[in-house]
Amino acid sequence: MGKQHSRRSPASAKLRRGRQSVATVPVALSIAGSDSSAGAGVQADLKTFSALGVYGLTAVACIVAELPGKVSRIEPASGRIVREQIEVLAKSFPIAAIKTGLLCSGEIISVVAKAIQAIGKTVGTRIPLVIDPVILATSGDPLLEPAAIETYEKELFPLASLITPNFGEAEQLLGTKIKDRRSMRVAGKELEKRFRTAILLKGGHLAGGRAIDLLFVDGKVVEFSAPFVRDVATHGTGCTYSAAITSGLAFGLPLEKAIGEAKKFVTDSIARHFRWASPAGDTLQALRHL
Ligand code: PXL
Repeated sequence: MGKQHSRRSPASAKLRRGRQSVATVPVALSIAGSDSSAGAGVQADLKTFSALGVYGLTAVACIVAELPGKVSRIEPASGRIVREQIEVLAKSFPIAAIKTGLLCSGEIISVVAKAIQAIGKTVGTRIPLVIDPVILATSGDPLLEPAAIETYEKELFPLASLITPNFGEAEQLLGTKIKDRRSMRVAGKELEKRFRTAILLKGGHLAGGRAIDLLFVDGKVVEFSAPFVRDVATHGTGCTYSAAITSGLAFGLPLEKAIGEAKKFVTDSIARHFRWASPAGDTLQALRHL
């Protein structure tokens, strides 16, 4: 037995180990935009899924030509191809959790909502759904058609297990300003009540040296805090955070635990970021997921 074992090459041992893990690896689906600079969007989601041991699938909703800090052009995919990507995947893969990111237009949001509802009917259970309601890029460039917010509220939010707005997105959804921790609590409670689902309101650097997020769930408020990483200008932290939460849910973690683990992952990805000098003389930075 031992002798037979020692005759196997290290490569075949690796393969066998690989086969074992393939049988148990959870599958998650990201429905989001493509970021050519790979810091955000489906690229960030796939890197996050891989880093956390999840097999990631993607349905591309739109294509964004951009560099870190500058969006150059956005083109939506057709509703038909977005629907088809989701449908073929759902027929074959045991999808354990889904996230949505940049969906670009009301038409695509509507297609995605219908396709996700159809998966729920086919599998007979509700697959956890994390919605990152991407409206603006970190650079401030608009990414979502303004009229699409209504479609989000009517069609997609009712299917969510968690919605993860940052301050700017929460302000747009509510039509009010968030200035401090008190107004952050009021805003989060209002969003939870309005959309009848858990809300993770991401606070950025509101609280001085800490990056504080508040989870509003079942009428209670849970705080997640990490050191604010200074002097780093990366984009895609929101995508990475929601993909990491989705990974935790795909592993079957309870929501609070999934968020706690994801917060650590995002903070680490920012702290160990990449930097390059660009030919134009400025510095490019990107999250380091792996
Ligand atoms: O970080 C927001 C975001 C989300 N999704 C895509 C993006 C961006 C930012 O630029 O390109 C595809």
